[in-house]
Amino acid sequence: MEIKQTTCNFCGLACNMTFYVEDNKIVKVMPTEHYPVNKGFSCIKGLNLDKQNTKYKRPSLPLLRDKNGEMKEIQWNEAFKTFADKIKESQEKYGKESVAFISTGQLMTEEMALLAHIVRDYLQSNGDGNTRLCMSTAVVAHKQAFGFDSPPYTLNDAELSDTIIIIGANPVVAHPIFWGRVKENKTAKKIVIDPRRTETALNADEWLNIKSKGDLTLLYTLANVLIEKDWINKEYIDKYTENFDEFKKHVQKYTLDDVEEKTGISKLQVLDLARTIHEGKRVSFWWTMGVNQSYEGVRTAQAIINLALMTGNIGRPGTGANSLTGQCNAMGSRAFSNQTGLYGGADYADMAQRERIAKIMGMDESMLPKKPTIPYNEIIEKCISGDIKVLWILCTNPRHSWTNNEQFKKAAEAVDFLVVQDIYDDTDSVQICDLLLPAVPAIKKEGFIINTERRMSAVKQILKREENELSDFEILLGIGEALGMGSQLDNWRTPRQVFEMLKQCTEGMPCDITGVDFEMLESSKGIQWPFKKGEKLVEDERRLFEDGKYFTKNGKAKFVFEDVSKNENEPSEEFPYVFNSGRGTVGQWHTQTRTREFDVSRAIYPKQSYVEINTKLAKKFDIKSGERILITNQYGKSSAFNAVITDNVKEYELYAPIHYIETNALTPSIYDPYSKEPSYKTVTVKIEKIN
Ligand SMILES: Nc1nc2c(c(=O)[nH]1)N[C@H]1C(S)=C(S)[C@@H](COP(=O)(O)OP(=O)(O)OC[C@H]3O[C@@H](n4cnc5c(=O)[nH]c(N)nc54)[C@H](O)[C@@H]3O)O[C@H]1N2
Ligand SMILES: Nc1nc2c(c(=O)[nH]1)N[C@H]1C(S)=C(S)[C@@H](COP(=O)(O)OP(=O)(O)OC[C@H]3O[C@@H](n4cnc5c(=O)[nH]c(N)nc54)[C@H](O)[C@@H]3O)O[C@H]1N2
Ligand code: SF4
Ligand SMILES: [Mo]
Repeated sequence: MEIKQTTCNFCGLACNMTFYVEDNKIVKVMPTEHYPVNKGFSCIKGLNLDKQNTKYKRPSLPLLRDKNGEMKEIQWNEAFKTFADKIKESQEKYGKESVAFISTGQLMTEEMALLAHIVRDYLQSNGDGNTRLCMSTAVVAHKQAFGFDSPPYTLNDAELSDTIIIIGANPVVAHPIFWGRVKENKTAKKIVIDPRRTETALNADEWLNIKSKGDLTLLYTLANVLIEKDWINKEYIDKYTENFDEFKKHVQKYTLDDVEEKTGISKLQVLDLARTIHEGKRVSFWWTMGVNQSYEGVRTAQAIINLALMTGNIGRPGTGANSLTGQCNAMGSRAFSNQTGLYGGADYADMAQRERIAKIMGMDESMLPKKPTIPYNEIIEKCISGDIKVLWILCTNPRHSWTNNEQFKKAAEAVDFLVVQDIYDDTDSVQICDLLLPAVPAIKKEGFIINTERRMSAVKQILKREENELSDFEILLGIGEALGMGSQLDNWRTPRQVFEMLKQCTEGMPCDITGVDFEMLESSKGIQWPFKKGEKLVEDERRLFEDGKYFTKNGKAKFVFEDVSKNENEPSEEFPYVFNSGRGTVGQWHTQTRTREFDVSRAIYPKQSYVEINTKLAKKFDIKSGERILITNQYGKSSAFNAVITDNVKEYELYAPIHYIETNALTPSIYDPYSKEPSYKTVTVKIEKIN
């Protein structure tokens, strides 16, 4: 029997799992005992990691839509040639930028890098990731405040805190192993800020029932109170930050007088929270999508960072302004996908870096992209307007997950050629594509991924690939070759070769990993970046900024702020309710293509789309549990759901899990102006009972 340690490729914690394999069959899966993230525990998804392509198979060979609209099996070489010809033809006829991709935070880092080499470098075009739907807000917030996209914490900080403040996050459902570690910390006060009484709020010491999108006002008011009471760390502010005086002036207008009206949180609660922060010795703030997915997400994330900076709660054990990542390799995509920065995170405009990286890649500097990609929403808009003709979707399911998702359908219909690369042949996006490139799931391939606390770990091939089964990496190589990249693929032949190259690209960058050999990531405790050449690994869990030095030019963290902006989705007479959405249960993953394979979780979640509605509101409309509700948003889009009656949502709010395609029929085409992340969490609606 072989024993192999690998990384769970569901959520951003990236727990490690140990597989026992006999004759190419998995006989046992166990959470890895010694791994610092999950320490011998895992959630139901990790335990079912072997259930990929078991009940729902994928064809080994590609499927191409024929003239009659039927999907027909073709050989791999034919698929590569067909796709490459379409790309070349489109670029010749309509220009370089008529081809684009949308990828993911769930591929291996080496695959993300190769994809970007093909499209961003060689084809000189655009491609964005679904990390735009998820982490881009935190990325921009980090870059502007810290000088680099650098989550400062280690997960151990949750255990070392005496005050844990969770904002717009529901880790009991979304990051269960992290929540397990929070719970291990028996003495810390745990406070949750969420418009719903979530599973996490139910288990915390305190729940602040905030109005949807009241966060920025609340956080600025809190800052103002802390300043007025002199509950700030002046020494830290003076030594390690800049722009505080301007910030202090800015928050003066956020007073306790109207805080309750604007945020739903009373004066007294705000004062209490300020006191709790002041009295805490080790305060940590944790946030996810309730903050990121907003029309003012970047400023909200920065308002959290500002609180940590002004109270000196960063760079010490148990502290931090800590953004949790969503997908297993969101961090890999942020640093190595060549979408918004060069490999390793350097700026496109920095000539010295361009030359350094081009040399490592063995190519001419002029081949590197000159500017960040156009963002996801523009890619979709340009498909609809006819500017993009060939769209390539990898490891994501936008027909379901994109905001206002019928726009994706429109985009798919508008383009000449839609290619989807997935491990299933029946996802909502695959059903409307022209070419399906079937890839093997992660248990049949290898690479590395980077988790929420910057920890790199190895994904190991657990099962052998059968005839005609290709990994994403091999598919990418096939396409690159069919495009005629030739010697431009010489440095990209194997994931290991790519790892070595990416590693060199990070030299001198904040995410410097020149000291990491791939072997150090295998059957190990993983390694957090940075880890420079010559460094010795003394501790398994390391945080950033312990010396108070940030990655900005002058080494200081920056207070960034702006006035609260107008919410286009304030309840009105005609659309009096707010429609919120997010994760449903631990056993459901996004668009459910993978988790539908788990018998255990399938048995416990509802099959049909449902919405949580408050008892009083249900009564008002004479809606009983299980009855159908038609929800219509202020943009005229409608969707039907089964009613789940609960007091965990406010009287004027509704909550729908994202795991059903109906939910994103209602979400708005509104984005944060800096991160371009969709404002998924808030749209005003009206409801009616379906009789
Ligand atoms: N089981 C499971 N786990 C997952 C995933 C999954 O699909 N299933 N997906 C993974 C991914 S990619 C991600 S990004 C993470 C997401 O992890 P989370 O962000 O924790 O999950 P969500 O349920 O999307 O949203 C969190 C909370 O934000 C709240 N919220 C909405 N609007 C506001 C607001 O205005 N203010 C505040 N303060 N809160 C608000 C919602 O009510 C919700 O409870 O989960 C990861 N883990
Ligand atoms: N309303 C609302 N919508 C949301 C959100 C929300 O909170 N509210 N959250 C957003 C967020 S944070 C996220 S991250 C997105 C997630 O949205 P998606 O990325 O669309 O969701 P997934 O179901 O994870 O899609 C991954 C796809 O890749 C396939 N796949 C799995 N493994 C592999 C592989 O190894 N190779 C290949 N080629 N394919 C593979 C799966 O079968 C699946 O079709 O949803 C976003 N949508
Ligand atoms: S908590 Fe996340 S990484 Fe850990 S087993 Fe569950 S899904 Fe996988
Ligand atoms: Mo996400």
